[in-house]
Amino acid sequence: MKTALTIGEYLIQRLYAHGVRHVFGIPGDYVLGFYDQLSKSKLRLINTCDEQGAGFAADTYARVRGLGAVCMTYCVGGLKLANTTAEAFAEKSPVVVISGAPGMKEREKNPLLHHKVREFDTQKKVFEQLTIASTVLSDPQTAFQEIDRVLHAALRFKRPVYIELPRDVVGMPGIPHHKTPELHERSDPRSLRAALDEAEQMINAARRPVILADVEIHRFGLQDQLLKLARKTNIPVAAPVLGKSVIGEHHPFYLGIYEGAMGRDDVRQYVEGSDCVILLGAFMTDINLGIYTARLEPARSIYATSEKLSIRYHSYEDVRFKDFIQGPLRRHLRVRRLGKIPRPAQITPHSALRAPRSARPISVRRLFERLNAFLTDSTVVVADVGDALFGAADLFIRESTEFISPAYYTSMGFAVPASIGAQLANPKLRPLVLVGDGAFQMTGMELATVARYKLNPVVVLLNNRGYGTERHMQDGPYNDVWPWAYHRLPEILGAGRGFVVETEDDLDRALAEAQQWTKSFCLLEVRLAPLDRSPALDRLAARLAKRL
Ligand SMILES: Cc1ncc(C[n+]2csc(CCOP(=O)(O)OP(=O)(O)O)c2C)c(N)n1
Ligand SMILES: [Mg+2]
Repeated sequence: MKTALTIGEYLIQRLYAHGVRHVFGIPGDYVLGFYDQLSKSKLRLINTCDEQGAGFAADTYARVRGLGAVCMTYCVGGLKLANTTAEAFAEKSPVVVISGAPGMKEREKNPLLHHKVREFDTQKKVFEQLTIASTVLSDPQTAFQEIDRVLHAALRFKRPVYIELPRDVVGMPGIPHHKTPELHERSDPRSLRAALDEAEQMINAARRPVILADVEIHRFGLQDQLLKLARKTNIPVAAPVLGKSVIGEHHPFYLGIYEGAMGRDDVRQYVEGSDCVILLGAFMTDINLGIYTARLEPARSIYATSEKLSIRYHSYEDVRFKDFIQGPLRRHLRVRRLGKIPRPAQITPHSALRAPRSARPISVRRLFERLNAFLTDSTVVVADVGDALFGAADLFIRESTEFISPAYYTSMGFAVPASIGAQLANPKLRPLVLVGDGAFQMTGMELATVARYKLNPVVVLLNNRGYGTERHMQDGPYNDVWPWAYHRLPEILGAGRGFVVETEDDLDRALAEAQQWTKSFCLLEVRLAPLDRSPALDRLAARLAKRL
C-alpha cells in the first residue's frame, strides 16, 4: 500500500506538528505547486511586500513560537533572504527556509533557466553557509528522512535550516509507511554529575555569585527554571540586551541590563566584581556585552550554552543545556540573604510624569520614560537598530512582556516586519515597535502587510532626520535621509492612524489614543533633535571617551 502523502504534504504536516501555523513569503513559478498545497492546508500563507520582510517576520515568529517558516521562489526571492537567515543563524532562531527550484528533469544538460545564477546549486551553497542543515529534496526515496533530519537540526540547535523543493518533486509521493523518528537527546550522566558537582561547589563557596541570563534561556523555554533557581538561592540575575525579558524585571533579585560600558555602572560593577559569574545561554558578543568593554574572566565563570559547558577552565562534553539548568534545582545550594543590590529604574507613575513642561519638545529620554508607562503585560516590544535599541534597554519589562531585537546581528529594517511575525505567533500580544527613520525607510512598507492581515502594532518612529547613531561616530551628508511625511502613510495605505509628536503633550495624547485605537496600526512620528540620544548611548559615549 502506498502512502497518500506527497513530499510537499509531508513537509506541511511536519511543520504543523511542530506548532507552525503561518508561512511567510512571496510566490513565483518555481514554488507555485507548493503554494497550492499550502493554500489547501491548515497553514496560513502570509504575503509580505518583500522577501526580506517575510524573513524577519518568520524569524520573530520562531522566537515567539519555537519554529518559523518562510517560503519563496528560487534565487530572486531566496537570495533576498540571505540577510534574514544570517540573522536567524547569528541570533539562534529556528527558521525553516523553503525555496522552490527548477525541477530535477529540467536541470539535465544545464540549460539557462530564468533566475539561475551560476549553477543550479548556487543558492543551496549560499544557504549552506547560513544554516545549520540544508537539503535539496531531489530524491523521493529519501525526501521524508531529509525533512526529518533538517527539522530536527533546527529544533536541536535553534538555528535556521534550508529545504529546496524542485518543482517536479513536490507533488511526488514519498516512501510508504514512513515513521517519523522521535528524537531524544540525553546528557551523559557521568559528565552531567561531574559538572553539577563542580558547579555546586563553586557556587556554594562563592561570596557573591551572580547569574547572567541570556537569549538561549528564551529559545529553550527555560524561563521558569531560571526563575526557580533565582528564587531558591536568591542569587541576583542580570541580563544582556539580547536576553532582555528572560526574567520579569520586577523580581527583587533582578539587577538590570548588563551591557559592559553601555549599561548602568552599578550593574556592571556588581557583575564584574562577582567571584562566580554564572553565564546561562549567553552569547559573548560585543554589542551584547557593551562593545568589548565587558570584563568577565573564565577563572571565575560558569559558562553554559546549548553548545558548550565550561566551569572555570574545565570543559564538559555531552551535557544538555536544559539538564544543566535544571540540575542545580535538585542540589543543595546555599540560600543567601538578598543584600542591597542594584535595581532597574522603576516605572514612574503616569501621574508623576505629567510635569508642567508638557509643551516642551520631546527628547529621547522623556520618550522612553513615557513608553515605560505605556507597556502592559500583553505588549511585545520590538526594537530596531539605532537609538531605538539603546533606549529600549532601559525599558522596564514586566513578567510576561516580551522584548525582541536583533541586538547582536543588528540588521536595520528588522522591527516593522518582525512585529508581523510576533503578533501572528501570539495574537494576544500587541507589538510596540521602536524604529529609527533610517531603518523605517528600509522595510516600513511592510505596514501594508500589517494592514492586510488586520494587525495592530503601535509603531513609534524615532525621526531624528538620519542615521543618528552614525552621526555620533562620524558625521557627513551620508548620514542624512530624505524626510518622508511618515505620519501620512495611513492615507496611502488606506489603514491605520498617523500622529505627529513634537512635544511631551503630543506624545501623551498620541499614546492615549493609540491605546484606545486597536482596530489597526498606529504610527507615531516622533520628531527629535538630530543629535539627541538616549541615556544608554550617552553612557557608552562617555565611557569610551574616558578611555581615549
Ligand atoms: C542593514 C544595515 N545597514 C547599515 C547599518 C549600519 N548602521 C547602524 S546604525 C545606522 C543608523 C540607523 O539609523 P536610524 O534607523 O535612523 O536610527 P538612529 O541611529 O537614527 O536612531 C546604520 C546606517 C546596519 N546596522 N544595518
Ligand atoms: Mg534616525
